[in-house]
Amino acid sequence: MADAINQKISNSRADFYERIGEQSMAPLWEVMRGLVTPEPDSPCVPALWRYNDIRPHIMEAGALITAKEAERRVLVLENPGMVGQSRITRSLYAGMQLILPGEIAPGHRHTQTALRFVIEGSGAYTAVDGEKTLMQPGDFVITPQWGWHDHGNDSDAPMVWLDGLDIPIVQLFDAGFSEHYETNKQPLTRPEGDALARYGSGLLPVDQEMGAVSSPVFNYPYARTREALETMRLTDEWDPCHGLKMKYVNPVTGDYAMPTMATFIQLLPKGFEGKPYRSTDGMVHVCVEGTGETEIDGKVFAWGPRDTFVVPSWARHVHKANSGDTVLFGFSDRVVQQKLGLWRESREDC
Ligand code: 1HN
Repeated sequence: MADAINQKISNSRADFYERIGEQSMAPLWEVMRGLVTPEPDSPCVPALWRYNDIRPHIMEAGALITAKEAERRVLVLENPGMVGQSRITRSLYAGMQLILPGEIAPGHRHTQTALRFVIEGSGAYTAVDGEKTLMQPGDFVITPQWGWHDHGNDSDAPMVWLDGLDIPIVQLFDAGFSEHYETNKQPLTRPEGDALARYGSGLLPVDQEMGAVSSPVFNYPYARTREALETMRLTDEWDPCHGLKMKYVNPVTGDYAMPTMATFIQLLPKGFEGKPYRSTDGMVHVCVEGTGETEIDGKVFAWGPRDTFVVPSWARHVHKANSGDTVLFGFSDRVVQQKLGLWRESREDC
């Protein structure tokens, strides 16, 4: 009897849903639990790309297509939980870009912001808005939104860097524009190192306005960053979860270096055993020096230099450093979440 009544209700609801569907309407009560969850429920899964495993594929791509033909010769790091979506976390894109000696990647611009983190090679360049910078391993380089940029490799060895872009964020807003530069290379209007001297030396032009949303410093050289960490470790207490962790900032505003992607560098001393931590920003890490492992939601990922791994939003994780001091670079959407009042972290209940 009860079954028959339930069946009748269920049939009339199904019929109702079909009829309102014709008016482009749907019942919230059928989907609400998936929309408003008690805590983050991400399709992003923890993952590790070992450089030794992926490097042969990156080099093989080098034999299959030129940087010019591809426009950007990149192998996308696709999160295994979101195959086909060109994203490493729900909000961010990442890929490994290869540029061979003598190659150029032609000029273009787009409303997406990009970061480069140099993995292999030395002395290839990127030119951004009239200034060229030669890149070294561990350098963190910014391409601000709508800035003209082209890359080239005048060195005698391949260069590989990790690209991080805010593509899914721009997609969410349907705010993407792009265009090609009329020639392959843009003219250079300032000498190399101008931006770092002008904005990254504890000085600013006297009438500097807040203006642009990304940092005017567009290369944060690893040599300077590493030296800063080495000096700070002399007096700083190690944070139980993060070791010694710093954020990259825009010297004009003191805010994160880019409006949509927060970037970090952290030093874990030899033998560091972190405490559990989680936060709502899914984090992409690259190991620069040392070896270690990160336990993410109970699964252990062992990494070394040039390896990339991703910790999903709200995943409980613990970092350990094994042999020698370890340096990890990281990027996430924390800057956006903090602006929107969404960001949370926890050290206790995880
Ligand atoms: C792009 O412009 C670059 O300029 C790299 O190097 C990766 C991925 C998607 C869309 C544009 C670059 C990109 C990209």
